Amino acid sequence: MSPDDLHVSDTVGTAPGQDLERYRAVRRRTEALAAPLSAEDQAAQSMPDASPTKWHHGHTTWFFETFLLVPYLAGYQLFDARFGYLFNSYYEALGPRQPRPSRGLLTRPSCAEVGAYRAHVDAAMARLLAGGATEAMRQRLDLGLAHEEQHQELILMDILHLFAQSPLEPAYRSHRPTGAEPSTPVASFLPFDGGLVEIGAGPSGFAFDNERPLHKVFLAPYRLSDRLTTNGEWIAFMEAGGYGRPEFWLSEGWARVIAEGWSAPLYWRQEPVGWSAMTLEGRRPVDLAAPVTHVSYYEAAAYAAWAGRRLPTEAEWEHAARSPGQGGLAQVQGHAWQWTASPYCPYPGFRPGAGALGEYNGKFMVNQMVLRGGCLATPPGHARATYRNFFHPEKRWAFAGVRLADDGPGDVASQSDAGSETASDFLVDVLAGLSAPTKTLPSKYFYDAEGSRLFEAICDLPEYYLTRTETALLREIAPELAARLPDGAVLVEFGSGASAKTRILLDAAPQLAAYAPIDISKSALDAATATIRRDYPDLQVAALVDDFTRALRLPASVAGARAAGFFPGSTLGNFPPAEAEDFLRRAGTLLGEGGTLILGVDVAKGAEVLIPAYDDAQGVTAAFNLNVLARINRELEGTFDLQAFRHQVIWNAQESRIEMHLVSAIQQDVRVAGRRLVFAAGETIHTENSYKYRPADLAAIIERAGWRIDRRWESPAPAFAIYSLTR
Ligand code: AVI
Repeated sequence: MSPDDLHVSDTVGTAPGQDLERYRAVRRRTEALAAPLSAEDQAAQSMPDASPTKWHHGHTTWFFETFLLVPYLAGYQLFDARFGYLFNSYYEALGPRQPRPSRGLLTRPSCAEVGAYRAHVDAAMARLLAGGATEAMRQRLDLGLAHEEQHQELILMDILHLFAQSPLEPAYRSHRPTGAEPSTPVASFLPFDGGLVEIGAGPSGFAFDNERPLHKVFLAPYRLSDRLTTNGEWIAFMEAGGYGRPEFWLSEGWARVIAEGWSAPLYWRQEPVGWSAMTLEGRRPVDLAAPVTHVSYYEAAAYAAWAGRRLPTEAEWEHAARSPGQGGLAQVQGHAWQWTASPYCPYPGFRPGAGALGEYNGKFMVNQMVLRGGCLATPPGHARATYRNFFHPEKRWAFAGVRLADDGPGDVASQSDAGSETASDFLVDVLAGLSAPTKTLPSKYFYDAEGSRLFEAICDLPEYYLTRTETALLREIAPELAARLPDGAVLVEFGSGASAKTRILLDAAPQLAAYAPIDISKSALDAATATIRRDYPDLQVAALVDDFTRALRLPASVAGARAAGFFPGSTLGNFPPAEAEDFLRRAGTLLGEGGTLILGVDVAKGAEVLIPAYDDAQGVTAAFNLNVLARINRELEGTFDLQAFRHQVIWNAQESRIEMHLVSAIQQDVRVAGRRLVFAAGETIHTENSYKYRPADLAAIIERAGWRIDRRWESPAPAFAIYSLTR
């Protein structure tokens, strides 16, 4: 029988027979968990935190003996008076005890003797419960049963740790019980309003003392990932150099990384291809879609920092889990405990109980972090939404994983002020931009899959001269450019899109060792890197999905290599001059002293050429512009009527820029993520600037950013310029 066939919570009752049956069900489950283990397995202790199975058996039995039989069963005879010393865990009020790190030295009593101890206590408990339980007794019974269930989970945690030390890497069981909820390929962040909410267990029903009292907490709007972080996502963190980049780590966490050489979750091992992990089923290939487990709080926090998110507080987690339908969250229980950003502290009004049982939880309320949920080793029905698990932040042997959180739309101002850059900023930026007196949207949000496709179509338009002229010029000067690229260098392309122009450089410069395209659009990047890899088999391709306008960094696998930059397409023109200068300065820092940057920039010219380039006869640019509204509808629960907005192009001669706008044809209300936005008839959303630089203006920016113009080439009209910059 599988231990999980015993659903203890199904048997809750108050009659004497029901109490006994509940007791027996829990005790049987503990026996069933130990059944696959040999006597040797049950006696060994793999580390001070873990205990032998035999000790768990003795200790849970001692708990009933000490807290129920001794005080309540008249004439009860201790099985062995020495066992109090062996099996007292941490109760100071009950006297001295076997030191925790030395529990594995207890070769006596044998497993059989501990079994006899269990039988003795079980028989006495049957006598006690036959007489009916008082309220006080029932409270202790409930606690004893929940306590034994906690040890059932510990048995599995500790056995896995023990078996992971064995060169034979034994399997505790042949297969994992079914019932795991699959992970969706992409996590989405579900919004919760927060407000003044109630947290904690009410006065009725069983809960541990640390779950009480029920109290009020104020929560700002927040969002939670609808599922847990997967192993595949964790590998992306590792491949991004996550375990080697102190900027993501808490100081104490980073010290652990260094001291203990962490480079992957506990139990993971790099194989010739991919990763394996030690599991209760033995060593298995890491399942990329499964939730990551066996990570410490420090790792969880570092991962969240890398992902541009944060960990939820325990109140956020509980509020979401208690929302109708668990707020749409999947994998709430039964997969991995979820680290929260909350220290394990008493709730307001918490008072530890009197006597030894008051030591159960309260005295551990320092220096530990709360975990919520429940894991694959948690007995079914044991955990609940108010349940507070806790571990020290460096511990990794629990089945602990990650559910990411983020601030909700209510924090627009503070988020944009802080300049944080995460995928969730789409919502933040949209609400901030459309709530401002002059409505704007950042042009970087044009490039979802459909926007990237439309932009490629723009590049082929007869009116859009930029791509054509730049490509022709690149072809012409390719040998001269190639001569400026160092041997063995990595070519870093900012905003690579389809990487079409890159091929001209790659063909002319076979000395390049690697190509590192950086783009905000994963779909465009995936498609481009696949064909580049196919067509340039000797070239290392290290792609990075990122917003290069803010996070200017190299993919981990080419970090440290000599790099040359490539920034074609006049994308620099989409930045205001001050940001263009800032970008060039940061690109200089990234590429280093002596670095080279090949830059393509459009040149100021007459409106008769510029306007049609952005307002083409086929309406492709109009569709590209309007797609940002469609994207808001798709991704942010927007209600834009695309027919009610018109594409508009303006040549702003004073600023030397083309402006794209979306003009509201009528007075209208639009909703985005539940927010109401009002548009007057004729009001515009300013969606893009495209600066057309006069050579002297750009030269000044380049110089201020710390670069020198090595050479400037200009195409025949309509003019487009390519620069080779050096430092
Ligand atoms: C990507 N960027 C340089 C283009 C430009 O010309 O500003 C984007 C674009 N917008 C409308 N058409 C093309």
